[in-house]
Amino acid sequence: MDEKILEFFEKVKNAKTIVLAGHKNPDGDSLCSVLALAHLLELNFDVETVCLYDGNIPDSLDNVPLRKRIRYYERVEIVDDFDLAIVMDYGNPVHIGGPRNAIDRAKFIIEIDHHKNDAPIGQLCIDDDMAAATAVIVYRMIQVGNLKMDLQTANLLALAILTDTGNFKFVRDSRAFSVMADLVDAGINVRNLIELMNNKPRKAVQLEARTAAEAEFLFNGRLVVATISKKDYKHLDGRGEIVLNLLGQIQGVEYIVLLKEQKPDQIGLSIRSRKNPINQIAVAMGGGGHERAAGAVVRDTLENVRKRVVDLFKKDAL
Ligand SMILES: [Mn+2]
Repeated sequence: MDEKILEFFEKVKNAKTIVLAGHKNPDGDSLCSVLALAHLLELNFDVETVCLYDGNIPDSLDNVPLRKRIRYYERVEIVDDFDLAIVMDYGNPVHIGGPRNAIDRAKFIIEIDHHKNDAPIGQLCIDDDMAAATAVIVYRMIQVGNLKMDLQTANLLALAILTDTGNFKFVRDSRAFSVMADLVDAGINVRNLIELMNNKPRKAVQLEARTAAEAEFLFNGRLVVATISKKDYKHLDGRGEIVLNLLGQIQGVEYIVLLKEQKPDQIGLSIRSRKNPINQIAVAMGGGGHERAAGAVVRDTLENVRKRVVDLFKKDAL
């Protein structure tokens, strides 16, 4: 990977303008890795960067450093094609959304990702699916390039790691810890960063609490199913991770399902398991994901999706 990073620096040295983007509806890693790398490049090289996003940025990420530097793709008029495009944390080209056009028009495309990707679009790919977050790869770039890193960058990288690992629950190897140790030495304050993300509208938190309180328990409490209706969906901040976490704390619960009515007849489905794999259920519903955290977007009614998922659990796991 280090050789590819050196190649990356060669490309940056020959570029004047760089566009960066992550995946649509950015999460902490996608948003903060993009901002951190853009800032690092401007700090260390003679380049101008533009950061683009599509979809919504969760309220919990409103106060991350340099948040204002990322712009909604439709509000940026691109006159000259960029010398370099950097696409990060995207996993699959369909997840890029609106910024794809600016990326495709760039003279050279580089990707930096920790997802398994069947259709990479980069002409240079700095990919590592053992990294717990894209930010872990960005930190390696700082080390290889001996780059200057300021406190804002350190804070952004730490936020990316904290969010993508669920505060270190989902690490894949030890690097996330050693990077975090270096960031602490560089001056970050973990408690303040976690506090900074406590920034949700009252309605969002109340919705999460109510959704958990009204969830339905099946199969002797081994499966819990929570639903968010269309009229409440607009108040949901992020993907509903808090509801899933809360329900997963209950004694005897093994599987957690969250159904989100995004539009009439379009249901966002999130499934979590505390032990056994459940991604086959997400696949059967037309989606996918990790062994114990998976999901899908299903075109059907809330009631039908609920029934189909419960039936799959009945057949498969319970
Ligand atoms: Mn990520």
